[in-house]
Amino acid sequence: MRYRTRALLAGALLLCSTRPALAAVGSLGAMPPPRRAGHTLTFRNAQGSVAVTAVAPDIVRVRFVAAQSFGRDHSYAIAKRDFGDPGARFESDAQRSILSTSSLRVTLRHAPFRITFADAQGRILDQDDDERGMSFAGTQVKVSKRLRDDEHVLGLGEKNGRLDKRGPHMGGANYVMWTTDAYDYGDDSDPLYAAIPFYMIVRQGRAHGIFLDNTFRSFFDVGHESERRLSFGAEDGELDYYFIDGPDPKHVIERYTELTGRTPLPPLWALGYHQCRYSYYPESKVRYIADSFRVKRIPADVIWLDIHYQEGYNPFTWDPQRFPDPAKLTADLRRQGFRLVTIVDPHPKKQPGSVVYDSGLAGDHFVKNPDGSPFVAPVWPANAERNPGPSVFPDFSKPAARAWWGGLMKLYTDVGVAGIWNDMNEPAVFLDPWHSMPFDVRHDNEGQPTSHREIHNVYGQLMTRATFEGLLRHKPDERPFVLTRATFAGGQRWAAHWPGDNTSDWGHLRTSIPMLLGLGLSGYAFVGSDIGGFVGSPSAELLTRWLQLGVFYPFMRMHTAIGTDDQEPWSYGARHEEINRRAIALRYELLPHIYNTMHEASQTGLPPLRPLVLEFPSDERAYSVYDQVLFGRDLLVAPVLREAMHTRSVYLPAGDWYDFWTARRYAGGGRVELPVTLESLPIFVRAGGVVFRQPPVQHTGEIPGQPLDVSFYPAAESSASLYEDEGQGHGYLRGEFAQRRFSQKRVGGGVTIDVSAAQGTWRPSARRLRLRVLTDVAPGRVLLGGEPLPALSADNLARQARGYTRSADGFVVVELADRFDAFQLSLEP
Ligand code: MIG
Repeated sequence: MRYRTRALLAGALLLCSTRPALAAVGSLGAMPPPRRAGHTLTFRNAQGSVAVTAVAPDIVRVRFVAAQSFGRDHSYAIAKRDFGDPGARFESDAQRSILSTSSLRVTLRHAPFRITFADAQGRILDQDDDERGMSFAGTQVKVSKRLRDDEHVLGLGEKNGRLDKRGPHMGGANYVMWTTDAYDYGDDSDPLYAAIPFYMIVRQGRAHGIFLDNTFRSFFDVGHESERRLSFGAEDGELDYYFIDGPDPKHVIERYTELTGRTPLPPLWALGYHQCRYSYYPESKVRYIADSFRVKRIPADVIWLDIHYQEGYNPFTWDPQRFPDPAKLTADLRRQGFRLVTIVDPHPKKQPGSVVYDSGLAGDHFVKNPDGSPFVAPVWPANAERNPGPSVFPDFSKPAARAWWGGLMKLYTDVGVAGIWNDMNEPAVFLDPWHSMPFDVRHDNEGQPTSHREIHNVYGQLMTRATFEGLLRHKPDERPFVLTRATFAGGQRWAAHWPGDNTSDWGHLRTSIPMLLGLGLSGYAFVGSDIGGFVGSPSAELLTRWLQLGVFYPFMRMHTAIGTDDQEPWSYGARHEEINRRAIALRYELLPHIYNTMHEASQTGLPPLRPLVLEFPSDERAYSVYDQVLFGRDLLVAPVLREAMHTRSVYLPAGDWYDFWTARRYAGGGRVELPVTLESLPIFVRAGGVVFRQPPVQHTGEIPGQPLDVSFYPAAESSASLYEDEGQGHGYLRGEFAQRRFSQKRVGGGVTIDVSAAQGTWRPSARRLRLRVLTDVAPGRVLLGGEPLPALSADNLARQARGYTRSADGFVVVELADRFDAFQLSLEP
């Protein structure tokens, strides 16, 4: 593929383009004792300066420059700077300085200068490599740290390969952070679209994290150059990193996302099923797709428009033949329960007379050449079907340009577009060898102009920020929805992310899992790969398997490239249509659970899609298991990821697990072999798990009034909280939600279920609450609020005001009007 060869060539050239080491090369030698100001120790010698700051008891920041003073203290990633008094103590003698807090003891050896992070008891967590420590070469800055054999390296955002970033057989790997349009990427392509310079180390269950806050091209050498070293650094700028203490991986993610921000609670519709292709047009085709979902009773909430809705692929335009009346289209779709999302790329056409170009030029909002003229370049190949010709590019690193761009979003919100898809924002530019902007173009950089080398990695992230802020301005009562291809650390605050142009093959189905897990471990919770694969056409079986996995992608969207076969859930014959319908219906059944888990992500940063090791960090076997996932704390999902399988081997961590479909119990601590068919989607519930469901609906607008189903799986004691709200708007920030706790206790054959009164002021429309309690044997008596309930047949349960039944698979089922006050249900032996 020509395009691919070009991209690879560009990548190769970029790799050699690190600036030659004109200036000194060296590692930081001896330091005189530091000066202290506030919670910071500053060291300075002829080679450079180091500042070590206690940000919080469990967060320490290190800054290093090969200069006598630091530059502007500025970040595009950090969301929170003030963590209050870190409670730090400092001691210094001639040899070393020590910074200690309630959880950390940081030793700064003066000669040669080396840093060691230990816990409060002095157990070493992280340590500069003795020979190298911090170093510089020309403009490059770097630190080398000791890497121990039993350390697992997780995170690094969107990366290919295994869950543990040490690479195959601990052979090491080198990763680059440089946002890249990686069309048709392969197993070993690096870098890809997102740049998230964050990793976590877990050793014997004990975790800490490191975040490198530098937007230049950066690198992470994980045991590659030497198996005993992990080195990271950047081509230019400061070595500015944060050490974030655990003790467990969850705590690291919580603190990292407190520092860089969290995914806000999305609108409920955005957690439904999305249907996309490159491209649905004209309007009649879009209506046909919408009608087909409803006629075929396949649930869906969103239809997407790719670049063919525009006039010559020019953002902010509508092709008048293909889409004569967008406002009418969105209104009609809304009546069918659909929302419309449109693509908006960062490259308006250079077109004097157009509002976008003229106002951008007048406001000085475009990226510039070194001579101050606007930078102009092509984004599509000259032979594109409707090539818009040369484009200009907003400078999203300029606050006024972000506001201007946000203002333009009104052109979309005014016609009823519900969300915006930001593509090509690496940025992708059809100029060789960069396949992006030349390094010397100029960006405002929030008032301190700089070259593209410093802004490249945040260009997409800042675009999503401008888009998000604009949507919020025009529709202040709605939760913005933005999807982005390129992003940087902190971008989780503004957009969901998908890993670009994957391929319709089984390998890509499988690798989507560790890739999305890595993003989740790096603070990016709202993610999903193109279901079915973008490049090429999947077999019927592959598409079905991908949809089954996709039920648990936090963002569930089917998408495919231009010129591929039809790729809708019904495009593969009746049998597949039925199985695909069931997969999507399961997504809707589980929406109360999924929404709850996304809410947890917005509060804690913990991703919905989790590797086993996030819940079981001390289970060494779990580090090599990434063909199955946890969804939240309680669901373990092991989709079938290979062709023509009759069995699926599943690793169950220690403890009991229950088959979601049959309620059969399995003992964990090893593998089980399950027989599977095309219909199978193996799911297990953790012992003590609480699962929230509703009947499947055709779209999220049909949810009000549906009964809520709460299933309790056995454990001596467990509880879960359920968060619900209107599913849209910002009232929830003012207390308009309903949140309550569902707890169980089991003693001597009896079960007590306690449901707390709901906090918050919002209540759904009248509905039933169905409690389902899995038990080994039928109870002697069932009491609701102390009153015995009559035993009923399943049929009668829905018709009677009071009663219980026991299902064939072992659940005691009780139904009542959902009143949101506290009550108790007890099952007596
Ligand atoms: O390949 O807008 O990754 O999802 O369909 C050209 C057209 C640009 C790349 C995106 C893909 C999208 C396509 N775009």
